[in-house]
Amino acid sequence: MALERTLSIIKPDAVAKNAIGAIVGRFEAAGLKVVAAKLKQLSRKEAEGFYAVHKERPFFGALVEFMISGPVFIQALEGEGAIQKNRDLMGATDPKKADKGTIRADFAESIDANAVHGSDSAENAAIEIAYFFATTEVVSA
Ligand code: RTP
Ligand code: MG
Repeated sequence: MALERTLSIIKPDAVAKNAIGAIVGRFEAAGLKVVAAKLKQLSRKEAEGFYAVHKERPFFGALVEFMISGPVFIQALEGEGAIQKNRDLMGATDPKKADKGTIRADFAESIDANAVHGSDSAENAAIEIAYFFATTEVVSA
């Protein structure tokens, strides 16, 4: 498996419940390394730009409102197969369908307030990391 980087966002619902540490702990326990991180209040423009691929979907407005409802914790994670590993740790988009023990099963309330975002491909991971971090802000040990 290749060494990869992926973008993770701990969404406003999970930040509001003081779950940043618990969720980062799961990434670290699974062998993913935090190589960039920041807490940020997204502007409407930033949230719309980030989720631009979904702009024609019926849930786009609600998704943007939710993503700007409070601060988010944004990280670049690095590790072997990091993109799929993060998606596996997150669980299904709808927490009701997420496997037991996944982040969404344990921390998410609904398909809208679903605790975390994770890049879904290598191409999107590169785009999403560059969307939030300058190259000098991503550090490999
Ligand atoms: P994410 O991008 O946030 O990591 O989530 P995902 O890949 O599992 O899901 P995606 O299809 O990319 O959708 C992005 C976010 O939009 C919200 N959503 N709502 N009401 C709905 O049917 C619906 N579908 C998606 C979710 O909050 C999802 O995380
Ligand atoms: Mg997605």
